[in-house]
Amino acid sequence: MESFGITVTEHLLIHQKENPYATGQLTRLITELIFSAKIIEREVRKAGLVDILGMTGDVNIQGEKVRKLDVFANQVLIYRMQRSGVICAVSSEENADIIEVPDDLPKGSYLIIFDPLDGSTNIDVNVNIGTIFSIYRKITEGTECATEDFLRKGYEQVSAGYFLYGTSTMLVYTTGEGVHGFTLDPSVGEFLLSHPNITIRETGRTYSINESNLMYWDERIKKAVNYFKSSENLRGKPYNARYIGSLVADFHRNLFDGGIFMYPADKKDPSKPKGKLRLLCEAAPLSFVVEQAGGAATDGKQRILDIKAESLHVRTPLFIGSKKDVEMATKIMTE
Ligand code: AHM
Ligand code: MG
Repeated sequence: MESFGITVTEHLLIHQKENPYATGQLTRLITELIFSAKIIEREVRKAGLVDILGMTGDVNIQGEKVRKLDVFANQVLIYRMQRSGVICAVSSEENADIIEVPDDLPKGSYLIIFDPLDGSTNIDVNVNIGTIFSIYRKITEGTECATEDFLRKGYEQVSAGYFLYGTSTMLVYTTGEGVHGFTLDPSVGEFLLSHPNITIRETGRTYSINESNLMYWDERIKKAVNYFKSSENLRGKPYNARYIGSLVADFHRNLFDGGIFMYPADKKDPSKPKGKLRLLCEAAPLSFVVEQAGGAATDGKQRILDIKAESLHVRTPLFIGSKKDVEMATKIMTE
């Protein structure tokens, strides 16, 4: 029979059929995430039109307050997730504490962590941004979620992935059975399977790091970066430098093309001794994805997925991408 595409729901249902314990709740949650992403995508696409339409300032033409896109994305996700019926609480990069589902709404046994609009400094310059998500099962007793439900090790994730608002909008996610990519077909408003079973090259050809931080790095980091810039490496010649400044976009390029993304600890900002990226809403979900694709992720010493979060917004150095490149960087970092 002629195929008219595989939707995310169809894809999830096929996998659910293979798992006799599946209840359909995760499918429900991911369906709500997809709806949220479509709303965010619609606003992202309009971002450049805001000035032209005279919608800057405090009030837009509908008389509504204009919100910054990252604030908007956060509000959409919290609203939709709270109404999914399958979670007990959410945690967002934008909020200091967890946000519980109100008592008048149905609750469930999942919890979700997200970075609503990663790379938000790139919004105003029409460069790729994304939404990163991470899903766990609740571990405490009762119907309420506690902060400790969120302070977990990354390998306990049930699902993780991201939406990339790029030249096309994509969903890339895993439920622990490989990594699958879906592309939004705007003409029908559906994400259709475009990249089944994504795998990352063992060795890449790209290194991604904000090299302007060089003066704040310690010697081991400089040595690791120089390894990729020299010809004394697995490639036998310098890797290409590519750095967008949106983690999700840098990660996505390296996932498809091979390579390593690094955001090490540095001495730039004494309040961020472990670098800039957050463990729970950035490093852990992308590490789950990369490992499922055959790659690796460490903090320069240990596997990211083995680190237990000490607090909701704890930061971590991140070395992520092609397995052999990450192993080599980690080796140099620990020598
Ligand atoms: P954000 O979540 O507030 O956008 O911040 C995280 C972003 C990442 O997307 C990106 O990798 C990093 O910050 C870039 O940082 P820098 O400008 O220091 O290179
Ligand atoms: Mg971010």
